[in-house]
Amino acid sequence: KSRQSARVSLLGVPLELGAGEAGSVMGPAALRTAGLPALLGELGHAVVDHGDLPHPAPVEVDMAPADAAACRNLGHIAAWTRLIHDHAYLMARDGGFPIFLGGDHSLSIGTVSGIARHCREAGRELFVLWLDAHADFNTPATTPSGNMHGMSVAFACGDRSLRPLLGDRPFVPVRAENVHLFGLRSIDPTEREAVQARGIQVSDMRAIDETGVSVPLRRMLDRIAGGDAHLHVSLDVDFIDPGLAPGVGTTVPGGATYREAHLIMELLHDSGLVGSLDIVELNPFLDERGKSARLLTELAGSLFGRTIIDRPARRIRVA
Ligand code: EXY
Ligand code: MN
Ligand code: MN
Ligand code: MN
Repeated sequence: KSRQSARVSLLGVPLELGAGEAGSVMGPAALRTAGLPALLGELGHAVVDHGDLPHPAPVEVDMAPADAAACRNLGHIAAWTRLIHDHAYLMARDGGFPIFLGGDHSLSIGTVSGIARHCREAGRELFVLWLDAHADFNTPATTPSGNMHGMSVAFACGDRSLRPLLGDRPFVPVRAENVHLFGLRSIDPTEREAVQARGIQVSDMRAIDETGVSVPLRRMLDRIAGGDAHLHVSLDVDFIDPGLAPGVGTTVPGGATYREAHLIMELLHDSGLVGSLDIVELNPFLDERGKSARLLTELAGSLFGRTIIDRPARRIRVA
């Protein structure tokens, strides 16, 4: 599959209301300026850029009052969620490879649920690789900040209190054991309990330090390969070390190195299993001369088949 060309659909999601700090509204523009659409085209893929979603008006959300009060910008995030969900669902159903250019990580509430809905209709098992310093597993009852970008995984795994975000759209949960948090190094105590209780897969930075990224990643890919599966990758800029990618509001020291991040993308490409991608949390206002946007563009290049030198395709072992 490694030399296969894809039909790629790009969608900009200029959302920042789920984050604690302004600036990620400019993320899609910075990724385009860094040349992401052009690079994918040069790699031989057919790229259609759908532009940016328009900012929707806030909606009423039928949520328990105490929960609603704990969520910052709830009405706006619900409106964005429904708009993003509808687009993600249709883009996945259309058969291309959707890439969502963020925007803060609350956008994944919409993308993952839209993709999950398509996967259920297509009879495909959905797996999610969450490349992030954080677990994003807070709920309205546990959030220390009220920032909804810290709740996306809890929503995807079926947290009931967040369900009203989706309005009347059909909700399809992702199985907790199909979600892999990769690069984790900042987790709230209540999140840690919930992540462990639910059986979410975790490769924290300690584990990655011990074995490198390829051992846990190959293990995940081996588990997926063989079935009719769709792997959604959600790449939070803070997964990468802040020295390499300073353009994000939630930096945590000790992130992935330059080569670790590329190797992940190269292995994912070789697996042929990835069907959709979020690139989130880029905050160009905090970036240094575009270096984070440029690195993310390069990483997308590796995911889409850019290689240092041609190599024989390495088969993924089917467990
Ligand atoms: N766990 C903290 C919170 O919920 O406020 C920090 C979350 C940061 C989330 C960033 C997007 O990954
Ligand atoms: Mn499909
Ligand atoms: Mn995140
Ligand atoms: Mn994060």
